[in-house]
This record gives sequence, C-alpha cells and structure tokens, in this order.
Amino acid sequence: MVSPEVESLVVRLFEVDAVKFGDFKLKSGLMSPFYLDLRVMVSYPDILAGVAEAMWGKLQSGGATGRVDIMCGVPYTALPIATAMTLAHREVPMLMRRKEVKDYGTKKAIEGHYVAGQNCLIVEDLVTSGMSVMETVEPLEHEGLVVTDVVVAVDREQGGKANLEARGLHLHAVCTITEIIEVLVRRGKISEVMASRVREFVADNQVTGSNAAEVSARMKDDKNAKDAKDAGAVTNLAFGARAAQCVNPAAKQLFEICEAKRTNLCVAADVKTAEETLAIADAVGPEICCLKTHVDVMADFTPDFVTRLQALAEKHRFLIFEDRKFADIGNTVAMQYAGGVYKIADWSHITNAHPVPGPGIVDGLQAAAGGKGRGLLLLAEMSSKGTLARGEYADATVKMAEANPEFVIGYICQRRLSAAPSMVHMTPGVNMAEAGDALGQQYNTPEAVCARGTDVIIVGRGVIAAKDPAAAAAKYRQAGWDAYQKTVKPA
Ligand code: 5IU
Repeated sequence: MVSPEVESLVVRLFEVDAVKFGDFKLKSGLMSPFYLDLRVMVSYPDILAGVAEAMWGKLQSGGATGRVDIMCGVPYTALPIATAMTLAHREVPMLMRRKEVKDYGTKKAIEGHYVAGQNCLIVEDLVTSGMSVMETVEPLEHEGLVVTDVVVAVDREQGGKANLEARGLHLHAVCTITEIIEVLVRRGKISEVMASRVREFVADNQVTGSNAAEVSARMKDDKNAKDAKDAGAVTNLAFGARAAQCVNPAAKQLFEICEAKRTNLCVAADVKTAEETLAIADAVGPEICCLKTHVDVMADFTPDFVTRLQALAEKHRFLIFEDRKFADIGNTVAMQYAGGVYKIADWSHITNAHPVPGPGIVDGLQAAAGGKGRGLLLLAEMSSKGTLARGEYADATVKMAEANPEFVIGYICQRRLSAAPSMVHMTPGVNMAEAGDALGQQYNTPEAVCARGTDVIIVGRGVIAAKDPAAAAAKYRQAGWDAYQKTVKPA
C-alpha cells in the first residue's frame, strides 16, 4: 500500500499522460500494454516538486545505505528531478553527467564540484534493467566518487532491482508498477482487465533470456575487470562508457555494438564474389562488431550486393567497413569516395585513408561523406614487413586525426596511439595459428594486440579460410573479448 501522498501523485501522473495504457511499441520492438513517460513532468511543476519530495522522503524512510554527500541525476529526464530535490534540500548539492563528452575542450564528463571519496546518490525516473543507471554510475566511480544508493520514482519490476543489487547498489523506489496499477484500479481509472494485462506483461518480461545473459555477463565483466585491476593490468575505459564520449555516430555505434554484443572482432571478408561475401557475412554476423570488405576484389559487384549486405548488417547488427585505403589529394578522393562504380560513401559506415597526402585527404573525404555520419580511420601503422608507416609517421598521423574529431574516429594501428577514449584502434595482422604469410604479412595473437591497447581485432584468413568460418569467428571473438576484458578499468 502506498501513502495517500503517493496515491495522489499516481493519479496526477495518470491524468497528465505520464502513465498510459494501450498498445505501445517499445524500442526493442516489443509491444507493451503500458508506457511511462515522466518527461512531461516538466510541464507540471506541482507534480515535479511532489515526485522529487516523495523520492527524498523514500530515501529518508528507506534509509540510504551510505551517507548522501551529493547527488547526480541520470540525463535527461532525471535532471529536473535532481534539481528539484537539491533546491528543496540545499545541504545536498548536485552534479551533472554529460551524455556526450567531447574528447577535446574541457574533457569533463562530470560537471560541478566534488571530491573523490564523496558518496553520490543516483537519481532516476524509472528503472527497468538497471543498465542506464549503470551508465551514470560508471563515470562517477571513475572520478573516485562512491555510489551506494539509487532513488527512482517508479520501479517497473522487470529485474532492475536485482541487477543493481548484484552490483552492490541499493534501489529505493517511490512506487512499483504493481502499486500504480493497484491505485488506478481502485480509483476506477483503469479496468481490472487492463491491470491483468500489465501484470502479465511485467511477469513475462523479466530481464531474462538473452537480455538477462547480457546484463549478468556485464556484471560479471565488472568483477573480472576489478580482478584485472587488482592484478595491476593495463586499463582502459569500457566500450559502453566510451560510446558516450563519441561525437561521431559511426564510432558511437561501433562501441555500442561491441558492448551490447560483447565482441571486438572485425572479420575481413577478402573473397572474390558477392555470394561468397554475403555467405561469410551471414555466417559470422552474430560474432562480429564490424565486417571489413574489399569490394574491388569482387568480380561481380552490383548495387544489389550493397542492399543485401546492408540487410545482413541490420539483421546481425554489425557495421560495414570498406577498407578502401584512399591515398590521393582531397579533390580526387572526394570523387573516389562518393562516385564511381562503388559509391562507398553511400553504404560503408567506416572507411580508411593513408595520411600521406596531408590533411587535405581528410577534408576531401569529409566533404564527400556529406553529413551521412560516416567515420574515417587513418592508417597510422601497418602489419606488413618493412612498412614505412611507423614511428614519427604514426605520431604525425595521431596529430592529423585529433585535428578532426568529428570525422576521424581512430586508427588502423598495431598498438594504442591515443589516450582519447573516443578514438577507435583497429588492428589487422591477427591469427592464432600462423606467424605470417609468404607476402610479408606478420601475425600476432588477439592477446598480444589487446595487451598493447588495441580495441578491435581484424581477422581475415584465420576465419574465412577455416573449414567452419562461423566456429572460427566464435573462437576469435572469445579470444578477443577475453583479451579486451583484461585491459578494462573497473567501473
Ligand atoms: N590489412 C593488413 N595489414 C595492415 C592493413 C590492412 O593485414 O596493416 I592497413 C588488411 C589486409 C586484409 C586483412 O584485408 O587486413 C588481414 O587479412 P589476414 O588476416 O587474412 O591476413
């Protein structure tokens, strides 16, 4: 049973359509019989103040585990809630987490004054699985703040509480979806039939199946990462946290895919026909974050091939990286990128270029990309014997890349070159069985390249020449992911 104050808040939320019933398509594609949109509270200051006060009250009565020195709302919906809380209780100031941190300029992920060791309360409107709360907890902990408690207006009761508890975080909710339903039925706002549909939906949509596997694996990773740190291993920010720091949409998507699919494997599909490329893409699709193509080695490229490849990229959720290695003056590469037979800019999320012509090549390609959200990798180093791309050349490449963080998303390299979390480091020349080939290729293991700080391993023949490419991709994916895990900074 909720208190009379909470009961009237629930009714008000229903009246302003912050709680809706019907048939709603969720981001996941799932149909839900209810929808919560607490953003509308900004139009009703009485509700905003009431919800903020109820959250504060919950914390007092529920007993926050840690003392509360400071609080931080999860952007964006909870920002006004946290603001309302701090204005009413000025002894606890707030912080703001930037959702999109630029890796240049102030480089600040957290705005406001704080000192490491302070206990920071997390303020959020709703909790479902707990994943979005974690996206705010991670950067705060990274700054040395201690997080023990999370306060929310509504717990959707789909597993968030247990997931947060597993991470040592205590959830305090003003009300649960069950309590909301109970109030609304009693007050004659919704029918018992609708209430049953909602209860059924909640029961059937616990964070279970693949979703639960993802969440619990992520929680396990956090523990592994902590162990790695205790062992004194190299540390990086996790892919998920890095996604939030990207200004370029392709880089952001790549990190998000890596985090969600738990893979840092890019397969190089160097095969001679469209059918073979598509067959490889479909077979290894579930294992990869990115498929690297060389469309100019295919004898039968057509626009239809592109349509089918894009469909597979959607189906399996991977990015397409046409390894074109542009190397001419800006004016020429702009034509090569957008035009010709291949029209690469139309379909390839990522492409790459040699920095050898100077920054004009980046400008030319960026102009030809025409705001399609494409990303460019600069070739800083190569895996082949006797390469000239190393040392000072690689250092100068980093400077060129960092001068254009909107379009240049990172490097093709053999080790970490840049500390900027938004920069992707992709490394070819990876094979677990061979040391090299007859034409100068030199191989390293996933373990070795990740230990040098790379993010994504590129594997060609190790996968595509295997008897069972899907099984080989699974093996490289596991090796790459395990190696990445050892380098991740604990949340
Ligand atoms: N590739 C390299 N080394 C490099 C660069 C690109 O191997 O330095 I730059 C490409 C070539 C091929 C893939 O498409 O990466 C590696 O294939 P194998 O894993 O089959 O060697």
